[in-house]
Amino acid sequence: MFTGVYAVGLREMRALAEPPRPPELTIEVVSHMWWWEARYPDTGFETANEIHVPVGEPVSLRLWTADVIHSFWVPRLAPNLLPDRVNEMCLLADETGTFRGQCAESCGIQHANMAFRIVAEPREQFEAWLAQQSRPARSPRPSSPPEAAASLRPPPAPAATPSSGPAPRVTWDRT
Ligand SMILES: [Cu+2]
Repeated sequence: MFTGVYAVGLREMRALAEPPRPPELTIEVVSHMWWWEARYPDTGFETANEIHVPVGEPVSLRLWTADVIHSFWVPRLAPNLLPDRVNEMCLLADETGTFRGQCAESCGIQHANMAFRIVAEPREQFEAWLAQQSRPARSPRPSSPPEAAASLRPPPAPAATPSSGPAPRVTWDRT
């Protein structure tokens, strides 16, 4: 289930109703207590707490949570990751750089350490990174999409509403 499609320019930090063109790349982001798993379905590997994207290209992010509610915090856009729900957003990095992000939903004792970064780099560099990541042996996937695992979980906690909540506590900045 999609709760919305957005485009976010990291420099302008605008949420757009529609991406400028259909994303060619999809990245799955799964939140865990207390880390972020990024999967690149086209290549079959995953990373932890680091998401690489090609600069200037819309990238489709599919987000869901493996356990409790987390929030993948993006300026002016904080979709909570609700159990058993997949959120989709389109991310467009309009300049190269490393951008910090953070879970914005208090999710337990290690919540404060649940940071991630997005590395936006030129296409050639991105592809070199992809090739390098694809080389080592892959480990079994620790979780499955909510459709497959829904029956194993307790009912979700009441949903927080991002629009009426407090101002985001963490800002994105270059590191
Ligand atoms: Cu958290």
